Amino acid sequence: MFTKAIVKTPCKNLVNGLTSSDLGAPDYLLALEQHKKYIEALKECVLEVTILEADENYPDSTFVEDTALLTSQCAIITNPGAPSRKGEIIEINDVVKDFYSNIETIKAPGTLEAGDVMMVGKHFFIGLSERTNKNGADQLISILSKYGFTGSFVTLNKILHLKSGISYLENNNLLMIKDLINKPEFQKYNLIPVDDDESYAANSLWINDKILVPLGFPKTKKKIEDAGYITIELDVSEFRKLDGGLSCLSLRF
Ligand code: CIR
Repeated sequence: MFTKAIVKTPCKNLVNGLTSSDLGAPDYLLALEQHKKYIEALKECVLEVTILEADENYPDSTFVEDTALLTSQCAIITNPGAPSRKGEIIEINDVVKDFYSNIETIKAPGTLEAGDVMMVGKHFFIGLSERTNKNGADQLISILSKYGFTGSFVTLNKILHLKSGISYLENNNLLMIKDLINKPEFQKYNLIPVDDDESYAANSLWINDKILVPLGFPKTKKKIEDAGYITIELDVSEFRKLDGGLSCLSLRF
């Protein structure tokens, strides 16, 4: 179970965030409204939420998930692969100190964004992507092993981060895009495939036995409910325009 979350208010400069999509620039005011509802949903999942102020220096800084991996034993501050995002870790490092005594860091030439890291019990799957390199993933595995955890790589193509395409819903259930479904490392799980026309919803988020799902993906929502979960639907259209999903908007621990 998680008890806390950290989020960061979107800044006006969000409109200049990194993107590979052709959905247009996000509407800042609508993004703010959607972010507030996201925070309400975290509270509904009984999380105590720390809300960081907006920072105009970092357009993508609302996607706070990428800056740290918060485990039950330690916090790992990442080294984002996107040059414009590297400075985001300074504030996160300071904030995390309030909650953790064991703080580790990923160092250059290693890069890692925690959107590439999926926790499954004591094991962490790490996507090798344009943002996370082998050196960063190796560093993470060696840090994790000091605290009794294990890690393994997942090679990616097409998606920004591992969790853009796959989400662990606990209870052995993996929600995933079809591109990842044949990977041998996932065959021991109960695989819930997401249809190609709803691939964005593969980034759904387990929090304390509820699942946050993005609004507008009814087939995936039904599959998740058929698997026995209560869902909370949230409109995150403005974050989607920057390749961001539900998990990207918080650190949960
Ligand atoms: C970026 O490209 O870095 C942001 N526009 C989106 C980050 C999404 N984060 C995530 O998937 N964990």
